[in-house]
Amino acid sequence: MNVQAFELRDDDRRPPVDDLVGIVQRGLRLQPKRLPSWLFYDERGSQLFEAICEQPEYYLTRCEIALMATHAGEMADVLGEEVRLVEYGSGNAVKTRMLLEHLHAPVSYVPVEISAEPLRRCVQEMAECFPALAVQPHPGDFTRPLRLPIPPRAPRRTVLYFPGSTIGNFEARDAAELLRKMRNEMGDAGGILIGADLKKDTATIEAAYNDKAGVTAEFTLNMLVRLNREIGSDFDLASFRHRAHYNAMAGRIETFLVSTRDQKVRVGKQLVSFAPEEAMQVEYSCKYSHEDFAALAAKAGLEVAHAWTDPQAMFAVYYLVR
Ligand code: AVJ
Repeated sequence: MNVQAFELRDDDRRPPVDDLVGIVQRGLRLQPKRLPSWLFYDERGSQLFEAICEQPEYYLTRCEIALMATHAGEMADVLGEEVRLVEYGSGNAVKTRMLLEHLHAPVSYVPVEISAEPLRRCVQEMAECFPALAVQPHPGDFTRPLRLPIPPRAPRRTVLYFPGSTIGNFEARDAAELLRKMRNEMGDAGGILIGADLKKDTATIEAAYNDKAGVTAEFTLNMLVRLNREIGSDFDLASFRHRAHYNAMAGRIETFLVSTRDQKVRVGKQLVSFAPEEAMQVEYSCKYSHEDFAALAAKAGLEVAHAWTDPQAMFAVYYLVR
């Protein structure tokens, strides 16, 4: 099998328990209280996210897959021959497979993923689907500088693939900083193929983050389940509820865990008070117009070379170059 051997180490990014306590305590001292959204993705959280993608209201994944089904061939032509494809996250193998199927003589595929188990699954699946492709997994946090593995032969260009509108989880300044880092990693001849959710009517967007089956609510609350398990906090799950609303002015879904009563929660050695209806912010999911996205790219010294959208303009995939 053409898979570079790698150690199944514990996540680079997952901090030791002490750090995790510190991160949570710091977030709970902010006003409003705030916890980082990467805390969603423990094993259960990753499963729940996959379940979210199958909810009828969550149009993002379906639209992006439909978009790939129509345009992956054209994308592959734009990317050119002998590409090294580096994926930020190894989440949804479906889209990546659609792209790889069309790429012309790709040199290697490098999934960058923080969680060991999803990375392992991704490597196995890609190696099975593309036996001739060099799969070079990179365990770790894609927001940090990457040490890319040496490719089997010199690629013509490095393309960073960042699907799913995960860029939307970053506030404008952090998103520009991440794109700037990606610009360095792709080099002069490289590019970034990136998915972004588009602005549209509030009802459609809000429904996607408030599915009827309650999967998103469970996903949000699972962050507290995880913290209780990993740092021994005592969040009472029955006393917090999920809330996601679209801030049209800011162009983003804002997700909160809302305290349903006056309560105190133990976090490490501290007791943290929550007022009734106090909202703790856990996620932003930014939405873009084409102009918004071009402006974001420009802040990182990049321009939009190509844009693909589905017929209803729900979602976009952009190709960014220097
Ligand atoms: C994985 C970041 C793209 O923001 O839409 C889905 C995560 N959160 N439902 C998104 C998520 C709640 C998702 N991303």
